[in-house]
Order: sequence, then structure tokens, then C-alpha cells
Amino acid sequence: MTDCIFCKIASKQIPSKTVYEDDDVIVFNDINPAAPVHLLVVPKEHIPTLAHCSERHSALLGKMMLLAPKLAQEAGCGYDGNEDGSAGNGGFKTLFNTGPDGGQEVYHLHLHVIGGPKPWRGQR
Ligand code: DGP
Repeated sequence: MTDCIFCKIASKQIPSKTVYEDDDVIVFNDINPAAPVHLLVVPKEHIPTLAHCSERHSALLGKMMLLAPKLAQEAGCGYDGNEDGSAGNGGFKTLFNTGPDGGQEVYHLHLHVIGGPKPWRGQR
């Protein structure tokens, strides 16, 4: 979409601090980070919101979610809990804001990956 800021970042018309990219997604640092680590996982396809996703987006959404712990680990805020999930340190939030009441500002689907030592600004 010509007027979409994240489409422009994905097509390199606007620069960003990219930390990961493949054929389907680009991941870059949020311009206004809420925490020491604040990544945005963005599909290259223009999809306005999570509410616009359908069955055909299942693999893409799965890829986005599964990238989160890997990228968090690389960024230094992975979760190192035991096999059963207990007794670990570190960790991160994953967040899709959807629509005005969901706090969405950019209408191109994106997954926030937010982490690092607390306290953070905003705690969102
Ligand atoms: P949301 O409220 O979920 O739509 O979050 C949009 C996020 O996108 C917000 O945290 C700031 C970030 N953002 C907006 N414009 C740009 C930009 O041009 N570059 C980068 N890196 N991030 C942006």
C-alpha cells in the first residue's frame, strides 16, 4: 500500500534498524521504544489489523509468533525457564494492538516484542 509507513520500511523506501528479514517478514526496532528491547515483527504483505486475518494467514501468524522467542533471545531478553516453564529468568511481552480501542496507531499488522530489565517506561 503506497501510503503505509510499514510498507515503506519493508520496501526500504524508509530506513529502519532491521534485525531480521526473510521473504515474509521484516523485524526492526520500534522508533519509540517502551523498554530496552522493543522489536516490531511486520509481515511484508499489507494486512491492516489482526482482525483482517483469516485462515490463509495461519502460517504467517505462526511464523511471527515463533520468531518472538528467538529474536528476544538474540536481543538479550529470552526466557530461560526449565522444561516445564518454571524457575527461569528474563522474558518478554508479545502484543498485537488492534483498532483504536486496542491502541493501534499504525494500520499494518505488527507484533510487538518488548523486554529487558524492568522498570520500563509505560509498562504496556
Ligand atoms: P501500534 O500502536 O501497535 O500501532 O504501534 C505502532 C508502533 O510503531 C509504535 O510503537 C511506534 C512505531 N513506529 C511508528 N512509526 C515508525 C517508524 O517510522 N519507524 C519505526 N521503526 N517505528 C515506528
